[in-house]
Amino acid sequence: MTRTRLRLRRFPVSVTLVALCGLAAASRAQSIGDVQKIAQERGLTTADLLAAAKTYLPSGQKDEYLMFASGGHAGQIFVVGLPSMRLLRSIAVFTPEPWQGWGYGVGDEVIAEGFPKGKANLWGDTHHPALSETNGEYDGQFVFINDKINARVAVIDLRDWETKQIVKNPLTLSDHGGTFVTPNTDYIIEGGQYACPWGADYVPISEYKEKYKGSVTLWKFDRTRGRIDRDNSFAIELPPYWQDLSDAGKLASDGFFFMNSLNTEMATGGIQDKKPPFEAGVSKNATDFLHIIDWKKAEEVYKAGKVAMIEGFPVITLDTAIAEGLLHVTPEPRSPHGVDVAPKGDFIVVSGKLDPHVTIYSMDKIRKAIAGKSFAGSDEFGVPILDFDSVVETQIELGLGPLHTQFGPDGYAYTSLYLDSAVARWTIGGSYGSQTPEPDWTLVHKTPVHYNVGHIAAAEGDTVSPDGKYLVALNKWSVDRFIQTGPLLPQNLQLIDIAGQGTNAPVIYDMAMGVGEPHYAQIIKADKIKAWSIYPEVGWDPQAQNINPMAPKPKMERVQRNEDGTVDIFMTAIRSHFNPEHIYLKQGDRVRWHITNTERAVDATHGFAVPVYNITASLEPGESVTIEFVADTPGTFPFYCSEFCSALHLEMMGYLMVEPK
Ligand code: RUQ
Ligand code: CUA
Repeated sequence: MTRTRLRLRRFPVSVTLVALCGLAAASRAQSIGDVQKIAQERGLTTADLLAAAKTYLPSGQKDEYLMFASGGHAGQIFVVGLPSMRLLRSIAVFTPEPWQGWGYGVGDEVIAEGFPKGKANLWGDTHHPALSETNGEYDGQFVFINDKINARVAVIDLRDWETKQIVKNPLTLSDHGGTFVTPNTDYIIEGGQYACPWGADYVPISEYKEKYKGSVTLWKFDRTRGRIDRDNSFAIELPPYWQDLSDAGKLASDGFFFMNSLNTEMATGGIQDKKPPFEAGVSKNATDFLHIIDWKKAEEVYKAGKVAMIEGFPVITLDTAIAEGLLHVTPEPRSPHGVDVAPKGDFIVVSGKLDPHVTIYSMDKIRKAIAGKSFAGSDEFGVPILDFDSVVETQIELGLGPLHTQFGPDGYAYTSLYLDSAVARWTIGGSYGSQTPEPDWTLVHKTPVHYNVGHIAAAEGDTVSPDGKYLVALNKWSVDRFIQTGPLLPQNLQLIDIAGQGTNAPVIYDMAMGVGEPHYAQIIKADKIKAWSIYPEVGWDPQAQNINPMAPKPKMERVQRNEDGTVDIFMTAIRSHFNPEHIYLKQGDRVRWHITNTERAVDATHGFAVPVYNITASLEPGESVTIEFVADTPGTFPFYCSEFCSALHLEMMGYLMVEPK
């Protein structure tokens, strides 16, 4: 004890010494000559130094933007600061994550809420994050994300960056064209992908055309509760094509959303029987269909009760959708991928990965074609087809494998070119015309990226008012960009400076993403997010986003045996102890372990970890959690705080003793 105190008292002395040395170093003259010397030694060009100056953040300075990137089959969201490209946080969503204490005693019910067909599923495949919007602008309140593998949607509250809800789509097991939100976040839209029989029930693939279904689900969002409101959500049946990426209309196209599709051939594969494999059958036709859906009309139809209950969920059937005139399609170049609505909502940009052009549709022309019923027939299911020439504005040849488009504030649009490994900058015409020095609808420049870019994300680049400045290329392959990390390589997220015009759009940073495979990302101005630094009050339940009256308080710590045979443990945590420290249980006890972190200091997080019982929690200042388990294994279990919270962190522990029967 004395020795500890001694060491503690001496600590400030060494701190002072370090500070003095630092001062001495700083006072030595530094000049641009030093920079030149290092640049020469390291072989850095002026462009390299400029890139460093644009991205480097001195210690303590903060990023201007936050990028919310999906985590791919890591099942999480990753948050990166721009321009530093530092990974700031992962947010545990579909996959249990021990550091955040997600899914090991806390959050288990949220994850279980989304179990498909009642089976435990402990990962997700996140693709498309969507920040909540007000009037088509990100408002910084929530972020949503889809899980492609099991067709689920998650809600994350951006006050505490915790997942609050996971909903399982009752109709299908496959989604992709989501999540995206309507301009005021009335609905979170989840488009399906691989056609499935309703409820993914067993149906042989020979009955594909009759029994397999396409669909899109409109999840009603209740902003006050911060939850999806299942009781006011509905779906629309679509033909059994594979619906792909989607985007919501805004301003000129408000009230509509747009969904690509592939496999309008309705190919069913069968390589094992020498039938054409999916990869051939799915791209046989020269065109697929862009779905144009009037969701405001769909909402009226749903509210009028013109729905069928399928798997206990209200569905506007394909026949009703056609009869009510809320669904139209128009041809688009084969096997398209991205569809993106321009900031004013007047143009819809589609990229077909097998076509070197982007195809641009005019909302004005679409509205006229719908009103004038200028149909070029209908598809096999009776969906009216808008004549391509009557709705298309123009096509621009950009290069090989165009996938996704983002926008700048200045009449520039950006499209990723997967096969070219480049990001194309081109000019939009119409009402955007003459905002750039170049003529309208022209390819201006291609920035090479490394390699095989999928999505791109520009600062506020899919809102009604993009910021320009930065664009991130989310490259699928990194090949030779980083030190070999075994045969599994990180992805390469490249920051591109798009503040300049014309051919001035250089790559200024390479960020290795070695924890997952992000697909889409959205970039928001950092000051729009009003994140809590500590929970508002001691005893806060993050699931209720309110104080829990049952939360343990100081002086009320105890172990309570109830008449029904259950045990409640009321525990507090503060630097550097738990109270109580001795817990006696009997084998078979059903336990509710309530813990409150009573700290009010920023970053004073405590962990709570119990061996054998697979329990780990993260208790942020003010937070209270309840962990339920059955004490089925007798023994002596030293539990401890797993977060290095203080000098006496090692001593922050206790013993759980479970007496055998
Ligand atoms: S995908 S790389 Cu969004 Cu899922 Cu296009
Ligand atoms: Cu609390 Cu370590």
